[in-house]
Amino acid sequence: MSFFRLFISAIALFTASFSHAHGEFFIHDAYARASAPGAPNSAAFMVLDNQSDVLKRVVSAQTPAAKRVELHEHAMADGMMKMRQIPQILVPSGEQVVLQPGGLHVMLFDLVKPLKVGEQISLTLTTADGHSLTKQIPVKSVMGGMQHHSDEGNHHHQ
Ligand SMILES: [Cu+2]
Repeated sequence: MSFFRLFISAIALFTASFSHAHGEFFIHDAYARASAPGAPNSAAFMVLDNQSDVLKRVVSAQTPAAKRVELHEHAMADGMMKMRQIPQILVPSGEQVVLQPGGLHVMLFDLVKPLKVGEQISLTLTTADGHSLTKQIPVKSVMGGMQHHSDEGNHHHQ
């Protein structure tokens, strides 16, 4: 093996271990909201933690618990807080983004069955680089402002 080939191999090895060691993207404290009686929709919340060296873009989410899943945010529209679909959630390198009631959330449409406190559902997030992250997340009761969110979810939705 020539010196040049050795050199290239060394670079390749270095690159592989480098990206492996810094490729971490985590989901913390994830949970889904228990669905109100008769409500067809719910939402999931979590902390996205990007410990990698690159910007992560969450572009989609899936769960077997709901027929349709969208990424949502709450924003002022016509003087009212409304939620709407967004194409992606950006998580800059070294930062955490919090998905919480009244803010960013993973919207669960057409629940396969009601979400009950104490159950777990599987949630998968997919990033723009093609990686997927699947977690079992608990179903929790979310009080207060969430009733509003739940009402909203029952209405027409873009
Ligand atoms: Cu929503």
